[in-house]
Amino acid sequence: ADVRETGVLNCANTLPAMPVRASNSHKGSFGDVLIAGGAAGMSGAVLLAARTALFSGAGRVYAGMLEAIAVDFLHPELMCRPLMKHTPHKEIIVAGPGLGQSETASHELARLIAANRPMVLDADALNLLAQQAQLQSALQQHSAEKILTPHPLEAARLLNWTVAEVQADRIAAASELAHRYQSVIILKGAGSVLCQPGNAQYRINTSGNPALATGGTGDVLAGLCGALLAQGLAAWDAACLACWLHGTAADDLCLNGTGPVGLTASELIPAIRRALNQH
Ligand code: B4P
Ligand code: MG
Repeated sequence: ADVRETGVLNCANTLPAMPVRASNSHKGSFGDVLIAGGAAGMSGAVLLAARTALFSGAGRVYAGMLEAIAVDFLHPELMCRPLMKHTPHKEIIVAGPGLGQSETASHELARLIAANRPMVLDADALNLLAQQAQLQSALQQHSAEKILTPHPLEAARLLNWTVAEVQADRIAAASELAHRYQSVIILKGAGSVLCQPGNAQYRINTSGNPALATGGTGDVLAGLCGALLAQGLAAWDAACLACWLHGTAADDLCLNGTGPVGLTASELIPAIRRALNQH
C-alpha cells in the first residue's frame, strides 16, 4: 500500500493511554530497559537515554557502557556497567546512544540483535546498520518489535539517498524504511514522520519546536521509547506517544522561558515526566 494515499494525522488525535498502575504493582511490573552505547567520551548520550527511561516509568534501567564506565552520582538508581558483561534476558534494548562505530561496537550490536528482544535502534546503531550487510541480515532474523529513530542524515545513510531526497518526501522515506527494516520508523525533525510496516497509516507529530534542535534530545527520545515499550505499549503506540510527549515537554518548557534559546536535553527529562503524569 502507498502510505501517501492516507491523510495526515495529528498524533494527539489518537494517542494511546498509559497502562493503569495497579496498587499491588512492583518494579518488575514496569519492565527493564538496557541502554547500550557509551564509547569513550560519549557516556553522556547513554546517561541521557537512561535517565529518561528512569523518569518515564521503567522499573529498572541498566546503562551499558562500551568503554566509558561511569557512575551516575545524580541518579544512583541507574545500574551503570560494562556493556560486554551484560547479557540481556527480559530487557527492552535501546541501542546506539554514543555507541561509536568501532569493531567492538559492531560486535556488541550484533550480540544485542541476536538476543531477539524488543529494540529501539538510534544514532550509531543506525549508522552501523547502514554500513554492514551482516547487521542488516541479523536484523531480518530479529522477530521482536523494533523502533528505528533516524534523523534525516541517518535516514539518508540507511536508504542510500541524499538528505535532500529524504527531506523532499519524508513520508516516502519513512515508509520505505519501515518496509525495508520491518520496523516502526520515527523520521525525526520538525514534524517527525511515523510509519509502520505493512500498514498504510502514517502520522506526523505536531508537538515540539526548534528548542529541540540541540545535542542530546535524540538520546532522550530513544530512552523514552524504551521506557514506554517496557511498560507494555506496542511499538507503534510507544513511538506515537513518545514523539508527542517529547515535543509537548519542549513546548511546556518554552512557556516558562526555559527555551527556545538554551533548552538543554537534561531539562527535557523532568518535563517529560510531568507531561506523562498529566497525560
Ligand atoms: P549527529 O551528530 O548524529 O547528532 P545527534 O548526536 O544524533 O544529536 P541528537 O541525538 O541530540 O539529535 P537528533 O537529531 O537525533 O548528527 C547531526 C547531524 O545530522 C546534523 O549536523 C545534520 O547534518 C544532520 N541532521 C540532523 N537533523 C537534520 C535535519 N532535520 N535536516 C538535515 N540534516 C539534519 O534528535 C533531535 C530531536 O529533536 C528529534 O526528536 C527531533 O525531532 C527534534 N527536533 C529537532 N529540531 C526540531 C524542530 N525544529 N522542531 C521540532 N522538533 C525538532
Ligand atoms: Mg541522535
